[in-house]
Amino acid sequence: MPSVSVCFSPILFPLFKNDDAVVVVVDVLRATSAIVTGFDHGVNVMVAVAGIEETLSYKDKGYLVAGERNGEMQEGFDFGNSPFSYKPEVVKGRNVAISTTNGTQAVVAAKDSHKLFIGAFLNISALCKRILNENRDVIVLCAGWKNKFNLEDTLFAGALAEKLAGNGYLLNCDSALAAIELWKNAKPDVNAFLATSSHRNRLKHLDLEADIKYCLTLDLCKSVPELEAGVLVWKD
Ligand code: 3SL
Repeated sequence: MPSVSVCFSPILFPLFKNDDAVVVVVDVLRATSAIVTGFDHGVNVMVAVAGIEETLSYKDKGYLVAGERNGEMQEGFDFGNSPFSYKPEVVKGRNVAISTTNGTQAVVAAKDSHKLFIGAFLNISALCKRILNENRDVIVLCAGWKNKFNLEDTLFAGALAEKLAGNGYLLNCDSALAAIELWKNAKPDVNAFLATSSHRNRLKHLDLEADIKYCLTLDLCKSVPELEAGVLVWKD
């Protein structure tokens, strides 16, 4: 049977090297939640970019340009990193270049993986189904915060690992076991569990409570974006 591992930070990712594995990149607050929402609302393709200047260069190619640094939209961008910016009337049929503090950096770090999926609480059931079709080892790559551990991505990793274990996946990685234990404690009220967590509070101070609530919702979306030839697509 395939196994599921959890990598708590992009800086640890080289330690998890497995050329045949499916990698799930997660940045619950908010990059991967925004990406999933974008595809559900009709985005054509998305490019996850590391740097601001490179992101802005996509404007000349007709892309919308989105993202943030430290939670705040950057000059010249069309919008920031709120999933609510990805309104169908804005993004339907459009290509989007996105650059964020952590989420897109994690996508770039894992871009050479056999397969890379974008995960969020918003698409967790659709993602799980898609992973089961692959029947391969899974590495959940938590974007964290500037290479540090964060709680919300770990909870997502635990939720996904629990679902996969329920389908026979092996849990031979202590970080997956730890993530599942945290998830078991958090799942009755994830928002309350995260009350004192660092990024939740960072976003709260930016008056982004509605974003937090939305990003912690299970299964609102059905898209499972994946990386193909360097570009995120959703193969419906
Ligand atoms: O770090 C990231 O990639 C972002 O998701 C951070 S924020 O929630 O937009 O501030």
